[in-house]
Amino acid sequence: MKRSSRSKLTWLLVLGLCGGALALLGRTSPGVAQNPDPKGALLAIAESRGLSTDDMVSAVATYPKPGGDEEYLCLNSGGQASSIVAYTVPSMRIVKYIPISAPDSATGFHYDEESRAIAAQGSIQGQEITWGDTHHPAFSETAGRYDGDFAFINDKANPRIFVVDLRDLETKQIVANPIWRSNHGGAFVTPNTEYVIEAAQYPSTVDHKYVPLEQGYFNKYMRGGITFNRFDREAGRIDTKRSFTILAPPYMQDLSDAGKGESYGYSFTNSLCSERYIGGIEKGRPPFEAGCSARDMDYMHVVDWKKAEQVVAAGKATRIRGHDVIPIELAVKERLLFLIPEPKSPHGVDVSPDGRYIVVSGKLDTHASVYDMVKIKQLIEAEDFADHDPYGLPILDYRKALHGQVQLGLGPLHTQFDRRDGVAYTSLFIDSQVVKWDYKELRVLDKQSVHYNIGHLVSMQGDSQGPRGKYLIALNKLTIDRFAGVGPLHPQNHQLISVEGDTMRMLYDMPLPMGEPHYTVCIDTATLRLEDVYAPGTDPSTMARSPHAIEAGEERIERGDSGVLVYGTLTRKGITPAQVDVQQGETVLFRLTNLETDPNGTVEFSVAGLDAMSVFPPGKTGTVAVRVTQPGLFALRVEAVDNPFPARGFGLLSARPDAAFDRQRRQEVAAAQAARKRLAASAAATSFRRWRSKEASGRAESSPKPRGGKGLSTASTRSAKRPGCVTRTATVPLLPGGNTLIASRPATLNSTVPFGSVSRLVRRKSTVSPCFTSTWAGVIPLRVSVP
Ligand code: RUQ
Repeated sequence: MKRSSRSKLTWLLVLGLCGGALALLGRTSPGVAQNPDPKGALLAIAESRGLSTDDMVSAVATYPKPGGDEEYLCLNSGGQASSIVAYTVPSMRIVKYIPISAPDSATGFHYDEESRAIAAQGSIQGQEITWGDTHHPAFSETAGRYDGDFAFINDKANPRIFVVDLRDLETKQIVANPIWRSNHGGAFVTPNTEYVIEAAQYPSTVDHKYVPLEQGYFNKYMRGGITFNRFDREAGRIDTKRSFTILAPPYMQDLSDAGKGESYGYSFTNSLCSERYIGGIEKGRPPFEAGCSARDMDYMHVVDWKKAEQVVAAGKATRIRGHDVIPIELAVKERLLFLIPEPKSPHGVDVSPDGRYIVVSGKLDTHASVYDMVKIKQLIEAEDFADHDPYGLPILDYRKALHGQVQLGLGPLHTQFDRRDGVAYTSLFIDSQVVKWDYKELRVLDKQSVHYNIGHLVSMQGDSQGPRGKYLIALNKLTIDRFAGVGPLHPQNHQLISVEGDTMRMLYDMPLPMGEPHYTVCIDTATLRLEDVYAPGTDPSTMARSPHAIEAGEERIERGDSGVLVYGTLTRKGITPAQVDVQQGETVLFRLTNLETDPNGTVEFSVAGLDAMSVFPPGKTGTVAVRVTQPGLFALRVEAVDNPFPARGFGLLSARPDAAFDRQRRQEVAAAQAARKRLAASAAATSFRRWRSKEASGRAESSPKPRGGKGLSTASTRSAKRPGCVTRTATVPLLPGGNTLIASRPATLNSTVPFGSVSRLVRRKSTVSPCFTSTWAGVIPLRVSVP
């Protein structure tokens, strides 16, 4: 249908649809009330607001119908907010924030003992991590299709994988990678969720030992690779004992995708620095961005994970920290890892729904390269290798593995698929466009401009074997002039696009005020089996009945050596028992069950002033630990969402004073305050401040300016006043796609990073001075992430 006649038709539809609503509106809105003709009123509003027919159609296409008829639920990575944001399509309304790593008092995550235990799984070698940078969510699959059971997401900054249960949309498990220092190529699932794939980005020593940052050591000891986290569907958890890692050369393995259909049993991972460049700008060498783009080609890694599984089962892997690791030599010998050249510094690698085609693109090449799995398997079978890399890994012939290339535009990044055979959508970061193209026939079909600088994109179920197409969301990184100003930290812009017709059509702009949201996956809401309330006495961390659950009438207070145990019940009216008497200094464990059974019965329980709280949806049993540090009377607050008289819902905790405890506590508090004061006034702090101002004036004279957003200048000094403290200063031009500054010092590192160049999200020209102590020796990636 031609666009003009279609819009006429839809225009009539708009009028029809809105007539009823406006008849109602006409009675209440003063502006519209003067107009007895609702259709005329609609036109008048459109005219006064300067809206076109197209705008009106888009508004109606996304209008949230009362009662709800949302087609898809999307899970979006919250970036540095370390959360998942759930929103619905087509209305683009945010419906939930799911805490993943950072404490969240809105849900009680990190506040009750059960969720604290989950959070504690995320510690890395004893180091507690209270945040994350979530990148790629994924749904569990059965036979390549979303099954509505689980979701996964990776933390790129601290290499971890999170498991979310789709019955209640809450985090259930955190798995810290035993080998890597970072990850990027996760979370991607195999077609039956056998494994959750997690590729390292920055190489590290496998044993985590320190080696000097020199090329020889780097080539010999640094490794990248891919971890296959085994998912136990019965348990609903990753089984770390059955997970394994395949080591790969330090080429900076990047995004990944699991094979399916034709490529089932294989997985694919890009790499972006086969130069193995280790930096050294302080010594006059090129910046990472240039050093990692010296060669024309990097390598796509093709893993035969079915074979890797057998190798591990046969006991041939090496155990490192209780984890099975396949070294490169073993991978070579067993023929389970292959390399295929791909245009330099690629980004996305995406497998077509039938599994036959693998699409690779990256910002340094205007083409997408489409590889053919049938050809790849033939080459592997025939051991037809063009070459071997320095580690002995077989390299397949690029031309022989290729189906073809298509010139898509500037900065192609990620690809999603449509339900129509051969149709794909790719984001163009620099052109700020979505390109619709045919990856079989190798031709461009349509382009749609977006606002602005698109990173990922998602079509409905577009990375599964059951893609729907219909809608596509452009996950844009900048929002210049799209929304009301909110200061230097802008929201990002998720734009909903209709892809049903032959041409794409923009429908909706949604501001997303998060750190740096990355990727989204969308599932048909009909596939989900969400629970409205928990079965009475459920511990959400296990989704089973809690051993501490009680019924009404079973409330009691017990005393033990370690403190006071309160078995209590909550309702929207309050807490039972309503009076708890303890001694100052005691720890009280409140084991609480919310007896409410209707969906509105969520209550928040807290103890005023003692930093103790959690949130109890109906049916939940959970434990809140309270250390009673002060004497007196404390309210046991029970706030119910639908109780207009929350003040009635309280209980009382009375704490008898304990003079000895009180004395000791006062001394501790005074000592802590004094230490803080001393630190602030210390000679070290003073000299550091002096050094800062001297260093700042020195930099103004000597530091070269970043050229055209490309250079990177650093200075390295050793502070005489702070022996052993290495200080590095860097002017970092923020390049799209990320910058990396790798420094190696098992010592205290001060880094002053004045952000200068192109970023709008990080405050321009502002200086940040993170000073941190490295708790481990080795090479630590310093990430500069560009939204
Ligand atoms: S990616 S920088 Cu998903 Cu394009 Cu992480």
